[in-house]
Order: sequence, then C-alpha cells, then structure tokens
Amino acid sequence: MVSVNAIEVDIAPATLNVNNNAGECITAYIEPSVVFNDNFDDGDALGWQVILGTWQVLNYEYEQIANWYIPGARSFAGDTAWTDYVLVAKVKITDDGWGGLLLRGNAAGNTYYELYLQRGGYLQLTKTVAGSRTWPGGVWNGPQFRVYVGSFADQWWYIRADVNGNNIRGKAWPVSGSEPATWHINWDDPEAAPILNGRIGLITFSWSTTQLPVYFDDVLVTEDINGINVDTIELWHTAHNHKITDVIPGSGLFGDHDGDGIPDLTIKFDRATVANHLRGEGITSGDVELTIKAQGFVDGSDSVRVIAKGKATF
Ligand SMILES: [Ca+2]
Ligand SMILES: [Ca+2]
Ligand SMILES: [Ca+2]
Repeated sequence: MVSVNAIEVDIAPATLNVNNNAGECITAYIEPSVVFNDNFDDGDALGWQVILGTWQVLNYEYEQIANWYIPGARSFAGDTAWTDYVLVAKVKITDDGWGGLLLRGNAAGNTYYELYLQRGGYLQLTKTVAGSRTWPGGVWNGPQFRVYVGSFADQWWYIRADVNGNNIRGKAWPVSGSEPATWHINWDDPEAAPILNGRIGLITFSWSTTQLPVYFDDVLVTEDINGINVDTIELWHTAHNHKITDVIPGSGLFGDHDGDGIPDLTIKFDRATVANHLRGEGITSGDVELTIKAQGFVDGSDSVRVIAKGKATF
C-alpha cells in the first residue's frame, strides 16, 4: 500500500442521540488518500523522468511528440517503493496510434506492466521485465489481455488501472461517456516473479509522426482500498480503545458516494449498538471520536456529537 494514515473517514450522522435509537444505521465513508496528482496546469513536468521520447508540457497537457515504436517512449513519476494503488489518467491519441499507462515501473524504467490503448480500438495489457517484453499468460494478443473498447482516435479517454498484489485490472472509456461498472482486463499474474512494486508512468508508441502527439492530462494516483476485507471492519471508541461493534455484514459498497472521481467505500454499523455502548459508558453529551479499523489497512477516525434529547426509548 502507499500510505494508510491519510485515508479520510467520514462518519454520518455527525450527531448521535444516545437516548433515541430511531434510524437503523451509522454510515461511514472511507475515501482513499491521493498520493500523486499532476494536471500540468502549472506549465511544467517537474517530478517526471523521461526514459525515451520527447515530452513537453503544452496547453497545460503533457505530450509526447517523437516517433518511437517498441519499446515505446516513456516518462515516469512517483516512488519505486509504491505497491498497491489505483492510477487514472486522461489520454488523447492522434489518429490511430497507441498510448497509456505504466504500472510498477522500476528505477531503470525498463520493468513494468503496460496498460494502453492500442490502435484499432483495443485496451491492451503487456508486461516488460528488464527491457524484455512478455505477453501475459504467454499468449500473443490473448483475448483476455486485449479487449475491444471502441474507437478512440483524436478523443480524450480515461484509462484506470488497479494494481493489488499480483492482480492487475484495467478499464478505458471516453471522457464524454461514463465509466464502465466492470473491468475490461482482470488478470492475476501467475508468474514466479510478478512485479509487486514500482512507480507510475506514461507510454506511447507510433509508426509515424501522423500518430503524434499523444496527449496526457489529469494523472491521479490514489491508495487502493479494493483489497480491504470489508467484513472484518470494526468501529472502535478511540479514547477508551474499546471495540464497539463490527460492520453490518454485506453492507460494504464500493462506489463514489461524493462524486469526486476517487473510488471509495461505504459501510454501515448498527446505530442502536453504538448508542447503547456510549450510553453504557456514561457518555450522554459532547464529542466522541470513533475509529474505523480494518486489519491495520485502515485506521481512520471521525467525531460524532453525542446528545441526549428526550427520554430513553430502549
Ligand atoms: Ca491540464
Ligand atoms: Ca508541474
Ligand atoms: Ca469519492
């Protein structure tokens, strides 16, 4: 994982009446932390390392303009120690060429997974180790690693990738459209040595300058929360270091509840259990900090204001 402490936890409602168990659930939102983003709106590409190609920032976008076929023009950013993360970026390919994302790149820039739009309307996954290109599963253009997603020439598209252990997933869709609910590519790297850590990058291929530039923008890396075992999530009373309750089984929902483009997780706890617990500790007013714990993966807190209006109803 990239970092866990910055994960934002929002517990709702913010006010808890411990003498009234009306309302069934307390809802918590786990929003992963942003670990890297670049929209090039400051006009530079500081922090990026070009391995091949001619990359420049123009019109607040990052573009590659030199003609390179395999191994591809590459520019990297981030930290080679990163392990699991979600990377999303916008790409626009001139004419009908190639362009996309690199995942888990090493310091030399010659080992990584490649997830890119491939001429003809495909999303393609490949793997390069020490400069040697391999094909997932040993299959050249194997159907599960080369999925038709639609014509993308001269249009902005999103590519999203999720790397979690040896599981690599990817999807692509037009910026003018909506994100597909399912992944186009979902592969467990079964090889003896999957690439388990590395920085992010961008890659382009072209046969001629008519397929250039390839443009990129809005590169965003977030913590990967998809690996959380939702059923093990617990709610704790921070100050007393007591566990209050477990998550309501089956209540976990991966989505984007606040529509900020960052996938998040919604979970629910039984409201009466929480109210009873706090009332049992003699807490009838004031702010109480609650902590969400999930196997050490998430350890985030938020405060609720406890009030005791009216008479006890339980
Ligand atoms: Ca921009
Ligand atoms: Ca910059
Ligand atoms: Ca969100």
